[in-house]
Amino acid sequence: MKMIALAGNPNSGKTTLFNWLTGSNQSVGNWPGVTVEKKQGLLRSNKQFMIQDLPGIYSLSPYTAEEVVSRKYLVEQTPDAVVDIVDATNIERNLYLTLQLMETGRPLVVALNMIDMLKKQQRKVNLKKLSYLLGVPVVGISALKRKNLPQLEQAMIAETQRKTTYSFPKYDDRLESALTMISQQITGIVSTERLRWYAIKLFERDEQVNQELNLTAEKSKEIEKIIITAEKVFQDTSDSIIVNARYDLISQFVKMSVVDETDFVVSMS
Ligand code: BGO
Repeated sequence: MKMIALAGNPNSGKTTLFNWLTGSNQSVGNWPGVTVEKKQGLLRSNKQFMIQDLPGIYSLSPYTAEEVVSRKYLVEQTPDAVVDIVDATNIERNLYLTLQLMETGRPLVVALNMIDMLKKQQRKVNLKKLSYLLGVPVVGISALKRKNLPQLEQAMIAETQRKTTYSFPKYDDRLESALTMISQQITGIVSTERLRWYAIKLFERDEQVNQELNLTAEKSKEIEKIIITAEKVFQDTSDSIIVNARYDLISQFVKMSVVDETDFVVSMS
């Protein structure tokens, strides 16, 4: 049985999509140790796939129970593919989670939902370009209007068969060199596909990852030196360096792939 996880911001249309994908084949419980709802169900059109709904989240930081459940599942249970439901009417904010999902190293498909709403917003998204920029498949869908859902199913099934890992979107060169140095410190300690996730989390001084990896004092000291140097270079704290790097990249991607038609309306008044 292959596992496909559904992730996305609250209100991105995750429940609507989950219900369509699984029909009545659903079971509902709680994630272990927390009162966060856990829903899963067999894919209606192909029962060899289990769809695991993850709680609606904005980030994979370790602050809320929903975020902790989601990141633990993504990193420890390693689903065969992840479908990231992105609200096309709120693309900048939603892509913040997309970049973090990519960092976990799992095969990913972006389901750009609510494309029926884009016309009203007078916006157009160039799906091919967005997919090229992110380096992952992007399928434009409307979960509510049942548009392109079979295409999404095909794309997510194809991702479960992916053999190669992604090249991650690259941040600022100075940040990338700090992440490379941290990766070198943990090579052999974590698997290759998760090097980027752990390097970023260590750079953010993520307490949970620090505890989990239980690095030697010497390695922790080396990593802290790398972080402090980066903080001096950027004149900023490490966690906000990462936040800004993600938003800078998103803003470039959106500029290159989203056309706001209201920009071309000439006022006659
Ligand atoms: C209400 N297009 C449009 N236009 N709307 C969509 C789409 C889409 O493709 N997909 C989902 N929605 P959830 P989470 C609602 O409930 O699946 C709508 O949190 C309302 N409810 O119908 O619940 C969907 O699981 C009253 O809208 O998302 C839902 O991720 C007035 O997006 C909302 C208007 O979907 C969230 C909408 C009482």
